[in-house]
Amino acid sequence: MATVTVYGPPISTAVSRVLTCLLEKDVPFQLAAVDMAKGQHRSPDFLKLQPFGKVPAFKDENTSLFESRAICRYICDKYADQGYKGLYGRGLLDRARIDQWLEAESQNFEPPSLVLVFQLAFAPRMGVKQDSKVIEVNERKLAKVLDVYEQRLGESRFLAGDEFTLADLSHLPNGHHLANRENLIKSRKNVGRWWEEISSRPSWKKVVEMQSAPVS
Ligand SMILES: N[C@@H](CCC(=O)N[C@@H](CS)C(=O)NCC(=O)O)C(=O)O
Repeated sequence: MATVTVYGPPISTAVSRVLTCLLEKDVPFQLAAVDMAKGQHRSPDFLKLQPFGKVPAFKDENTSLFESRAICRYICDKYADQGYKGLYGRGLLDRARIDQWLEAESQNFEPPSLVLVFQLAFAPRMGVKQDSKVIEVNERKLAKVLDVYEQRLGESRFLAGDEFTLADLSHLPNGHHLANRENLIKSRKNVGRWWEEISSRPSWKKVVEMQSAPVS
């Protein structure tokens, strides 16, 4: 099997979404470094792969793709018969439910959580001052989203049903930086139980390890 290539650092939330999916599907991959500090993601060569100048970009044989969730869907379909087979559902209705919760993740969970990830995790590392008002407003927005999740996860073990799927996986990159924040994940009984289970997947643990490995 040809090795696929993921362009971008594992510390990027969108890159880590794709890496987790590849690990769940047992797809061998190589990482191509993109030096974002040097603006390599805006270089003409990189823009041929990702025209918006963001990571990840992805190559498989003659195909190149961008947008982490679209890449994950492609990986699940192309490598349907290997690795964890339930990741993108086992039938039409499963798939519709997974897509529904993937959309909920990108449209409802991602906007406030991404602001918080920047403020809480990346701003301090970059020497950028945190803005407590922005944090407060976005925690309030995210809390409302998580109230909906709390109800859903009181009815089913995972977001799309009884099995772990791409819909759950897609929450790992941002959730990781917010898990210990009071009043968000762990303070909600069902969301907390769900978070413990999804963040214990060996695929995600491996990605967290990759994030802390020194950049070569
Ligand atoms: N929706 C895109 C988001 C990609 C994205 O925003 N990537 C960030 C890193 S997590 C990035 O490249 N930021 C650099 C920039 O915007 O200049 C995806 O899921 O692939």
